[in-house]
Amino acid sequence: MVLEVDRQIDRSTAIKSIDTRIVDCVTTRRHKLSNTEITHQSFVIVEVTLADGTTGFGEASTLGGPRWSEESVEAIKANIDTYLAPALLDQPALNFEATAQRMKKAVSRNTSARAAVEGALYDAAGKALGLPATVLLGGRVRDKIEVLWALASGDADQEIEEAHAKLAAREHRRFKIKLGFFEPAQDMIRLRKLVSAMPQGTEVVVDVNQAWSEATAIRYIPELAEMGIVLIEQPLRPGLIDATARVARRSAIPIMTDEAAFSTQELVHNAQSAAGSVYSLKLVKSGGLLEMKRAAGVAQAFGMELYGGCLLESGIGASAHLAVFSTLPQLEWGCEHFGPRILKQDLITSGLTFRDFHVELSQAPGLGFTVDQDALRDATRR
Ligand code: MUC
Ligand code: MG
Repeated sequence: MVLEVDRQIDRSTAIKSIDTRIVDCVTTRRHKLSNTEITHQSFVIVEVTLADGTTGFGEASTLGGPRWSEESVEAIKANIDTYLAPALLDQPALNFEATAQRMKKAVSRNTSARAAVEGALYDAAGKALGLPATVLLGGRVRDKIEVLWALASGDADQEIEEAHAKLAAREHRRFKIKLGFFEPAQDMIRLRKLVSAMPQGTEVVVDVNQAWSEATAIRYIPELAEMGIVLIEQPLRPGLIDATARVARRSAIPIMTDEAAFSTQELVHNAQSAAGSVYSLKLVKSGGLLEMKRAAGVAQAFGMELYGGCLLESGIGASAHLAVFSTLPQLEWGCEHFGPRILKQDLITSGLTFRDFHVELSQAPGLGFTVDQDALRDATRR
């Protein structure tokens, strides 16, 4: 009897189609990182349809083409269409571990592509069962998450104005400043100006995106400490684990590991080398919701604190991250899912609520959002 019910659920939730499209969304302003700058964000949107007709959406985000990571939207779309979708057709959507294994077998790395498909499966499966995806991921331990805002135009006056507007609207009170686009000395002048224009006690994180050498980090971190910076993200290149560990040992500010740890093995290597004491969780790195949750457990086992990272996702990709973040026993640093608010037009009409410095994920079935079909159509690349 139980078996028959199981089989029926497997049949009705079998994956019938996986469709993809590339979308290009304009940002509200120029966003500068150490090695690129963007005026629009490109995503691959995945739409999964199950045998019972239920649909689900997932998203792969990139930043400046294949720059932040090696995947581009063009490659992600091609690899989902050609390799991942055929590997999953007719498989039960509810067998998340099995579908993750099938995807790993079909492609190596391709973490954004796999995560986008898995996000769509959680959305569809949750809707088919009438359950929020958070329940399928272990259940919620928090209803809202503090969300920081990144200042990255490179123009200190504009950045001060933007920060003040966010504070006044009670949207964000913690900021991340992108460094490394300019020479370090110039960045220090900009940062000092910014920090001194913030209300006393404002928490400021800096993200160097690999731009510094060990020597530069040693030279400038004392200045960052004197300014009261609370966290330094990825100061050195990913391969420089020993050098980063030496920097971390000398630094009065915790170091956060971002690009240096995509896989669990890289995370373990960084953690064992004491190259960082905080880990930024991202689907682009872990390759799926389940794997990101496991990465959180590994980081936690090494005593690292956790930070909910982003890659400027729309509401679709942000919701997939937030579903996992909602279920983590620890999330000391909150999250940075400001992506939906830096797009001129988000891709969802409901699902996420930004209020009182936090973001709240809807508990509607699946990932909880309603796709804005008009916005999706308008942003689709022809
Ligand atoms: C990164 O390196 O953290 C996230 C926020 C932002 O401004 O850049 C991204 C990527
Ligand atoms: Mg980063």
